[in-house]
Amino acid sequence: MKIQSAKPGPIESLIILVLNLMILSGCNGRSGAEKENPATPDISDLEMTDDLMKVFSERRSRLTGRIEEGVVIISSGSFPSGDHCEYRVNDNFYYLTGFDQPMSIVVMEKGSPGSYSLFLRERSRRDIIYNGGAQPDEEIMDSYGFDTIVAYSELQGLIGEYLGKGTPLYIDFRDRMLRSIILTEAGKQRKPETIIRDMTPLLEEMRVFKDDSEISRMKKAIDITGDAFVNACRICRPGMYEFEIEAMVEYTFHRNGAARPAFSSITGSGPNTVTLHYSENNRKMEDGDLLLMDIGAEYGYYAADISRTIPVNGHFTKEQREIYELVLKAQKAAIDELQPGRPLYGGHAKATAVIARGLFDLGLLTDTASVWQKEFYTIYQINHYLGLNVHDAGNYGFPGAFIREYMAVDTAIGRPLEKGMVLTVEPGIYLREDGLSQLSEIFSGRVSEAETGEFIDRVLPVYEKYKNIGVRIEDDVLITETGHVVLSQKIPKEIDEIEKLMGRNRNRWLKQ
Ligand SMILES: [Mn+2]
Repeated sequence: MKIQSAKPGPIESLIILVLNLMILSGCNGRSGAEKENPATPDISDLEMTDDLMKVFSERRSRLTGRIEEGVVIISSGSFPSGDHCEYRVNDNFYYLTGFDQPMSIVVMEKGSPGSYSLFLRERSRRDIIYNGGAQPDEEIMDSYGFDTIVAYSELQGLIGEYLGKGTPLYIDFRDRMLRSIILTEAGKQRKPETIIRDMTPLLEEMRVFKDDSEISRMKKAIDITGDAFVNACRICRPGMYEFEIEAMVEYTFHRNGAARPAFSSITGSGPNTVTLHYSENNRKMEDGDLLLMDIGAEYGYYAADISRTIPVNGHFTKEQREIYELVLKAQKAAIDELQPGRPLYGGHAKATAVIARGLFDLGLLTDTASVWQKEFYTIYQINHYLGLNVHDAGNYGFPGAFIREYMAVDTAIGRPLEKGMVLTVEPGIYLREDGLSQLSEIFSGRVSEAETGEFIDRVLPVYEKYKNIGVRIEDDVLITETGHVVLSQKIPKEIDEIEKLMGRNRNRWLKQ
C-alpha cells in the first residue's frame, strides 16, 4: 500500500518514528494481554488443491502400476466402538485418497485411467442428527477426483462380480471388515479360486519415501511441537503437576491447528523419567527433578516426535548435566551417521559406542568391550520411521525378531538410507533406582553371578549419585540426496539454551 509519495519533512519523520516505536513496543492503545495476542492460526495448507489432488492420483497410479492385474479395495475405517476414542482415518486410505470420512471404501481398477469409485455409507436421518450432514456427492467428486460415488450397500454385489470373473483383489489383510465381506461372497459363490492379495508391502514401501507435501506437513507438526516445548519450559517450576505441563503442550498443539497429539504425551518427572512410555503424568514435580517430555503434534495426519529433558527448577545439577551432555553427544554422533547409502542403524551403533565410553569415564561401566554391560544401558533401537504414523510403516531391512542381538554390538545393520526417508533419533540413558539389583535376573544364564556381582560392587557407589536420572533427546531427520536435514533443528537442546529459556523467559506470555 502506498502511503505518501513526497519525501517526509522533519516533523513528519518524527511522527512516523514515534508511531513506529509505538507499534514495535506494542503500545498501541490495547491492553498488555491483547498486545501479545497471536495471529489467527493458518491452516490453509490443509485444504485440498489441484496440486495436492495430483499427488494423491500419482500415488494411486504408482500402486496400480506395481500390480499385474486386479483391483485395489481399501477402507477408511469405521467409528471406534466405545466413547473414549475418536474416529481417525486409516493411514493407507488417506495416503491414496486424501479423503478422510468414516465408513468409506474406495475401489481402484487398474488401467489408464483406471476407474476410481467411492462407496459411501447411506445416511439415515438419525445418522445425520448425530454425526452431521453430508457433503454433496458432486462436491466430493470434484474435490477428490472420484469417477463415481456409489452407495455402500452395492459394494458386496461388485465384489461378487469381481470374484465371478476371477479378478485378483488387493486389500489390506489387517482389514477384518473387508476380508469378511470378500470371504462371505466367495463362500456364497463357492469359488475356491478366489484370489486375495495383500497390498500392504507395496504401499508401505511407497510410504517410506516422503514427498514434498508430506515433508511440509511434518515440518509444521514439528514446529508446533517446538512451540509446545518452549511453552512448557516457560511455565515449568517445582510444585507443579506433570499434567499441567501436558495440558500446556496439548493446548499449544490444538491452538495451532493440530487435530490431536500423534501419541500419548509423556511428561515424566523425577523417578518417572526412567520409565520409557510413562503417561500417567500425575506426579507433583519437585525442586531438583528432571522433566522428560516426549511429545508430538499431529498436523494434517502427519506426526512429529520430539523428546527433550529439562531441569524443573531451571538449572541442571552436576550429575544431571553429565548424563545430559553424554546423551547429547551420542545423539549428535548418531545424526552425523544419517547419510544416504549408509546403513539405517549405523547411528545407533555410533550412539551406543559414545554412551559406553562416557559411562565408563563416569564409572558407571567397567569394560567398554563388554556386550552385556552395554546392553544393560541400551534398551531400544534409537531410530524409527516417522510419517502418517509416529512409528511409521516400512521395512527397516532386517527381521525384527533379531533386533535384540544387535542392540549393543558395533555392527551397523539395516537397509541403506535413501533420500526422502524421515527418521527419529532418540538415544537416552535411564538410571532406574533398582536397576543394578535386576542385573543377575536380566543376564541369568549368560553372565555368571560372580561377574555381575563384581560389576555391582564397583559401580554401585557411583550409580547411587545418578539414580533416578533419565534423559532422552529426540529429533526428526530427513535424509536428502547429499546428507540430511534435522527438521527439528530450531527446538533448543543445548544446556545453556534450555537454562536461558527457563530463566529469562519465565513469567512471560506464551509462544502461540
Ligand atoms: Mn520416537
